[in-house]
Amino acid sequence: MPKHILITGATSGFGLATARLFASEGWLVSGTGRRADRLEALREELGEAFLPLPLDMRDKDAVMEKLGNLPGERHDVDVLLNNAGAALGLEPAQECSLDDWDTMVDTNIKGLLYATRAVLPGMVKRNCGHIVMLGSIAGNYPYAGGNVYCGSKAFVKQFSLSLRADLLGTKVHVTNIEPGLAESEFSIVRFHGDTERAASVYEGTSPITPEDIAETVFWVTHRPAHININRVEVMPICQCPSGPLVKKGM
Ligand code: NDP
Ligand code: 8X3
Repeated sequence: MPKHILITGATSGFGLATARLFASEGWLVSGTGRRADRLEALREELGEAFLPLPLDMRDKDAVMEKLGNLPGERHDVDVLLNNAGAALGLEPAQECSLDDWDTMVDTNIKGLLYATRAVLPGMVKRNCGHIVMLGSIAGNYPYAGGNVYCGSKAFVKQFSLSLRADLLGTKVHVTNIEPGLAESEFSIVRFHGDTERAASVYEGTSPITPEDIAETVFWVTHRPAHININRVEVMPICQCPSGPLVKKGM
């Protein structure tokens, strides 16, 4: 029986690249997204291996109903990739749009919780499975304008580690992947469709590619069963962590 990965946010970026990689390795792939046309195009590209699940991760009832009752041989989920998410805006907190804040909390935190809750009971019952989160370096290092996005990814990191504690004594694996600068539609979404501003983020850099992250997902899910990769922080070589900032002359 082929293995099955369920990917939230399979219409673009990391989720799309991971869908392609796992399908090429013989896995069944199911993928969510709001853009149903892109999911249909992926179905045409990958054939029967791919099941499109058009839905908004913020819709609790739809997520619980659809992801908790996947059909036939997809009923059991071997790997859940909790990937759907977004950063919206880069303004200081006092100027941010409250709607953007709501969307980030509802997608990056609550949507991820719903998907996790939909598949976790089955994994625990079968005593196997792997939940992989797309966290971010933003959950480790704050930056100006990151406010709620950074907070949401810090939540993802701590939730992943706490899940490990809840699951101790089972063989269910949990991993938080924490990428840095990576080129996808991420910045186009962050800047509300301003493609020029988005392109300038990557100008003169060699960012992580979606395929790099797909390979990371593949690697963490193909370790020996007695191993759990808790966290993977990945940056391009042109980026590095840095310490606290100092404002002089105050
Ligand atoms: P993209 O914008 O390219 O892809 C985001 C995916 O999430 C899309 O498939 C989108 O689908 C889906 N998505 C967003 N909101 C919803 C929603 N409400 N319901 C369903 N699906 C949704 O970005 P990336 O691939 O770069 O980002 C993937 C994840 O990785 C995110 O969680 C992001 O925070 C994280 N990340 C990104 C980094 C980067 O620099 N690119 C670095 C570190 C982490 P659709 O629009 O069709 O609904
Ligand atoms: C995306 C990486 O540094 O733009 O999560 O927040 S960053």
